[in-house]
Amino acid sequence: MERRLFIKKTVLSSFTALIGTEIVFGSNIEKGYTPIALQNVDPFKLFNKNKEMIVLNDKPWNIESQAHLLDDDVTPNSSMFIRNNGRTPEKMNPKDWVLTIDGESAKRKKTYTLNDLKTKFKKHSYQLTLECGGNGRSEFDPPAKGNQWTIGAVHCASWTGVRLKDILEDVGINNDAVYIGYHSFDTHLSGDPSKEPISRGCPISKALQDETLLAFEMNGKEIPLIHGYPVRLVAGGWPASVSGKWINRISIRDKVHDGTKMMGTAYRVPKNPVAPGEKVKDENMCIIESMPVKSLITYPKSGATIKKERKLNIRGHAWAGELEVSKMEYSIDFGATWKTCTLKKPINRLAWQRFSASIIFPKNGYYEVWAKASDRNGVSQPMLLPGWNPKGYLNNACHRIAVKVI
Ligand SMILES: Nc1nc2c(c(=O)[nH]1)N[C@H]1C(S)=C(S)[C@@H](COP(=O)(O)O)O[C@H]1N2
Ligand SMILES: [Mo]
Repeated sequence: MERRLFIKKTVLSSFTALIGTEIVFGSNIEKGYTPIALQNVDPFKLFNKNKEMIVLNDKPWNIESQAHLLDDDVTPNSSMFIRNNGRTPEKMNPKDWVLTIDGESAKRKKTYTLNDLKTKFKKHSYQLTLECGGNGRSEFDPPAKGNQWTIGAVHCASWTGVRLKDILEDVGINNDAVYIGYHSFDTHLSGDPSKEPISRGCPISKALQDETLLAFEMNGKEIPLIHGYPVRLVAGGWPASVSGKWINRISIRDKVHDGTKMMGTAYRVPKNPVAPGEKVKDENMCIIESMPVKSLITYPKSGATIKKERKLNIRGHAWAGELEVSKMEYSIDFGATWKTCTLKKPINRLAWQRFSASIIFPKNGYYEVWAKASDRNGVSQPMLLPGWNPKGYLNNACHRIAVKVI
């Protein structure tokens, strides 16, 4: 008789939980088959997302937020974008989770359980800005392949966990350490178990920063499955692809990590500016590190109409990768003149900063409010588009909203 591969009990119980009732004859379901009731899932319900989030792709899941949904100081799960490169792993029993630290530059190989992390190391919390390197890709021309993110691939949640540096120091790092690389539980879309969907990392100096965490909580609760349960690496201010979800191994490397999406054109930009559409050789591309200065007007929503009075209070957030934002300005005359906004200090390094301004419009009519942040080094956002690059990364153009005063 042909051997049928029946699904695991854990999968069956998660199906049952999602459907909300017992699956009679569920034990007959073959491996790889998804019950019809789960084939057309409602991603908003499945991931507890705001209905105004925008689904860009479902295989893998890529869902973006909108500026007005990002108004909170600390981004709630309901407004956080989702970026998957592969298939979400099954929710595992946290008791089974083990983290391995290894690599050429590790003094020894060591493993940690979740309980080890929680009991043997000091807990830290930071609010961290994570922005996808491809946020804003949709505006580049000629267009770049990949998810056509507009402005919603950024969030600033609060992450709690242990410092990666405490773990790496507990293992022991050799002097020749250059980089760390993460490995995770998600699986390749092709189903090929030898392929990883993504395995990126960062220089050892970034790995050793106080704010770089192995997080097991997001906004004070266990991390939602889609955002990396049970443990996620978080490295604020860098392309969010560095912040590996569902991690199970970190390698301390004696060279730049060479995992999936570290090589070629992935998360790389030309070393020198190129003309739009120009081909760039791999050796002339460099890995994106700190993200550029950027901001979002989160109130009001673009298209707002103001009646009777010609006054409007706007607000939003500004961030600048590793740097602090030192100036925030707005313009209501298409960039001809700029006025200063009130700008708060970040709650901690690598967290976005609140800005606000009270605008008085000179007469009734159509306006655009443009917002421009400048970092501590005096570098500002470009008004329209920054330099074109083959994969459409790092679009930090000024955010603009439409306002009608009637
Ligand atoms: N294991 C794993 N980690 C990952 C990814 C992934 O596909 N698999 N995507 C990366 C990318 S490209 C981004 S932008 C962020 C998105 O994080 P979020 O889905 O929690 O918003 O996770 C990063 N970490
Ligand atoms: Mo990303």
